[in-house]
Amino acid sequence: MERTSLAVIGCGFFAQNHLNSWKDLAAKGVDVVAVCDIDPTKARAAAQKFGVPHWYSDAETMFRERRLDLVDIVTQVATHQALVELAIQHRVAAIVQKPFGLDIAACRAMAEAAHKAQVFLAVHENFRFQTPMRRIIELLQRGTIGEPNWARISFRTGYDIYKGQPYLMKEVRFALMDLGVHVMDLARVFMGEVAHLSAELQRRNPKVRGEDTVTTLLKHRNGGVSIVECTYEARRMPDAFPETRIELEGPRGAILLKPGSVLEVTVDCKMTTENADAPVLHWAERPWHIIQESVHATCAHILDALRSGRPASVSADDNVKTFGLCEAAYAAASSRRAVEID
Ligand code: NAD
Ligand code: 89Y
Repeated sequence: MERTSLAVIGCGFFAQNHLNSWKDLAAKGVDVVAVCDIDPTKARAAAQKFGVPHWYSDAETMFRERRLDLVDIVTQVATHQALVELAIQHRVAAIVQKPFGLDIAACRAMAEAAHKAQVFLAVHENFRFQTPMRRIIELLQRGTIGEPNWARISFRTGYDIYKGQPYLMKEVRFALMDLGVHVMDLARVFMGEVAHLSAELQRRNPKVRGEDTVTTLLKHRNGGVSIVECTYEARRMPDAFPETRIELEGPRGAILLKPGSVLEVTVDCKMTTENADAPVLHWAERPWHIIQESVHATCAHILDALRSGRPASVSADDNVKTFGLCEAAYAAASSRRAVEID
């Protein structure tokens, strides 16, 4: 079996899902040979918990000392560009968590540097790999409702995300970068590329620094329209965190993803209901299981792409397009005008 030597950089809150996923992917030939965190306590703890032979508190040293096929960067966004550049410099294929970079210029620079050096670079954009999203993609590809021409993609919660991710309170660019990248990515996947968009941003919680509520209106190149929105300030029951609600309408019917991952598919006036919930992996727990299973699926997809010598569907180039929609949404909100997407 082909073997892939992998290192994980960043051993904080979300990296635990990556480390569990890569451990499961040992069955597919993944060897996690090193972990790295500038906080040595976290690096050592991760190495112990996941049986990783080497741990580092400095990424440069790790790149020099270990022979790596792939590095998975799971640090906060401010460090992404420097760590991606380091991987490229050492000619090691890399995955970087969302949001790809601090702004579109940084994302483009990383994508271009990877091209120039011919180094594989993917972004860990996992929402399109969630079980219900994979099912929706399958239904659309089969033409079940025809080409969708209207959609609402909505992530609305009041769940206390600040407990696990306290840094989010201080982000100047907050909800669009944290959740907007996910829902915009789903809009592209379901409805195709975007021609123009308008946006409104709100800061409804005075304790956070950036916008916590995003409402956007997208016109797609095929003529379709979508409302793409996300908030951390919805006070509604049921609060289906971390589920995304989807409504898609096409000429033959509609696909609705409802709380509890209930999928309602209407074709030619006949509606069927299916359970599209993700399995709870052996290391996962509700309500995070949907996201946790999508991390595993994203890692598996990127690994396959790397090994087969093709870009991941969530390649750096692809994510530049998703990120570009978020950047356009900031521009649209501040200018109060619709922004053309080039
Ligand atoms: P975190 O702060 O808990 O963990 C980041 C870790 O990186 C910390 O332990 C920190 O010490 C370490 N670190 C920082 N700079 C480093 C460097 N130069 N070298 C090595 N280690 C370094 O943050 P988190 O919540 O785990 O988030 C990490 C990333 O994951 C963010 O980009 C976040 O947006 C993303 N995330 C994605 C999802 C998703 O569903 N895709 C969900 C949550 C978080
Ligand atoms: O940070 C967010 C993300 O990217 O997915 C879920 C999350 O952890 C909290 O909403």
